[in-house]
Amino acid sequence: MKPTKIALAFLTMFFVYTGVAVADEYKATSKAGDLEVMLTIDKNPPVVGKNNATIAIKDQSGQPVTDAAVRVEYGMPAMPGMPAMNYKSDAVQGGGAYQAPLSMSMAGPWFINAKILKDKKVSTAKFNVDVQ
Ligand SMILES: [Cu+2]
Repeated sequence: MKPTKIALAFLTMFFVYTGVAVADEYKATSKAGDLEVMLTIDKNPPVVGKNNATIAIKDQSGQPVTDAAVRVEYGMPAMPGMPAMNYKSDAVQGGGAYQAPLSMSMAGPWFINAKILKDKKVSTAKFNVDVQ
């Protein structure tokens, strides 16, 4: 190959690789009281249909929280021609994080609230996503 072709091939690979790395997963962080909460969704952007959410929680000292109960409440506020939609998904702990399937029924702005029950106290981390 000519040097220009090699450079082109390299550039293409670079863009494919970084494009995949960026588009792969949706990630966002939020706070729930003293807790730091990271939401990861297996699709970026989240899609109409099934998405898998992973919620990782850290305490004030940066330690993973694995003894909580997490419920994901998600939905869309009412809009013209559509009443408010509200769904719940109980997350299952595994591998130090909490997994919950989310079924989004339409494109547009959705809220995702992770309700965390820890030490008999409930705190909520709030997220907003744009479903495509
Ligand atoms: Cu809607």
